[in-house]
Amino acid sequence: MSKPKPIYVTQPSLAPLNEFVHYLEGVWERGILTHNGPLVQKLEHDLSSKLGLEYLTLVSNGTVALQMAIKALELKGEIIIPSFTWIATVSAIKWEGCTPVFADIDQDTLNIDPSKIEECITDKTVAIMPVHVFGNPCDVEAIDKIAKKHNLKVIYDAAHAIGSTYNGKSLLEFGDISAISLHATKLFNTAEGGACITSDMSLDKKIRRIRFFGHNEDKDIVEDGFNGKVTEVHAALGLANLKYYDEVLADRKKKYKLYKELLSGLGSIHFQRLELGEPNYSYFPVIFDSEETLVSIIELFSEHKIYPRRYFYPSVNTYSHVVDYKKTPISEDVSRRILCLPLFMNLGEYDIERVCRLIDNFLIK
Ligand code: T4K
Repeated sequence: MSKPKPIYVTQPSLAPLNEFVHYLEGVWERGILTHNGPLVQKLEHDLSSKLGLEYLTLVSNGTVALQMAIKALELKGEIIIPSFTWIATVSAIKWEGCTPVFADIDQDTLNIDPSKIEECITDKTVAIMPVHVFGNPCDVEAIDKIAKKHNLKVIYDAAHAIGSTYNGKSLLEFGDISAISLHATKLFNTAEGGACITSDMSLDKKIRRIRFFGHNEDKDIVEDGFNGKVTEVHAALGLANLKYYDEVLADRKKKYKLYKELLSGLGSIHFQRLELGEPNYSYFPVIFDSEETLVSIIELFSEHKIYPRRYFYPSVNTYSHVVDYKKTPISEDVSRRILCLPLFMNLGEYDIERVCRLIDNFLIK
């Protein structure tokens, strides 16, 4: 009998190769490889139409999208973020000369707890940068109210959130700017990539100038810009993959529900609470009772060549060589006990059953 193949936390969703090559043929004919070429423009148009967005500017990755958002809003000072996130939320803020200030999360939704935001506000606070963790919508209305009351900008770190909705609208419409990631591990990918989304036309124009060294249409330098451009090759992959976007989204939801159904009987596993809007089901996180259980399960999985990931571990406020430590007990506790199980388009239902059976057998021992 052949040995089972390794199963990773995710694998990129990819269109058939010939459909990607079809777009590449045009690139070869035109000889235009970058600088806001026709495929980049088409992907921006098609993606924003698909999601019902006003202005979407593609950029080279999700980290750069966050940096460009901070730059476009000309922020200087403290930015409040949850400590349960990927390090890019922190590094983008620091690269823009701002200071991250950590707020704790809600232990069920795993998103920033709006009731913990106001206590973090000082006279240096300029913005809030909440994260839609694993695509689960933040309490955007509560956050909006706090931001308005204190005259703060809101940038959503929406790296995981393409395809999530709130009140029937794309979640990416909220805040002054939403920054998404289109990395290979995301449900819609351009290999590397990201985008800034806003409903403010002049802000979008500024983002576009920043993306291209700060040039305006006359090639005059009018902004403190940099190179955040996207190549035609990345856009070609995005256009090929976009055709399968709905299929990938529906597949994630179906598999998420299967996991939930198979694991729900186990009292000692907790799930992220999905209570607002409709998430994109892009990750399947499970929270164990202890870190010891989590580590044993990872060891057991690895004997079966199954490689889940500890997103997010450790809690980013504990990276003491990068940030000033501020205690956020819920994030620190959850990050020690949470594991994202494999979830992607080519994952078979049989594999999900196998993953769940291993957990089941371990926990009832
Ligand atoms: N904000 C938040 C909240 C984020 O989570 C992220 C990124 C960002 C901002 C910044 O966005 P980007 O600048 O990255 O666009 C991954 C991703 O690299 C990262 O994008 C993501 N968040 C983070 C949560 O996860 P790793 O190091 O855990 O994943 P990696 O690259 O080892 O991939 C995981 C598995 O996926 C591999 O074991 C195999 C499979 N894989 C991966 C790649 C890259 C493939 O099969 N093919 C591939 O090409 O970070």
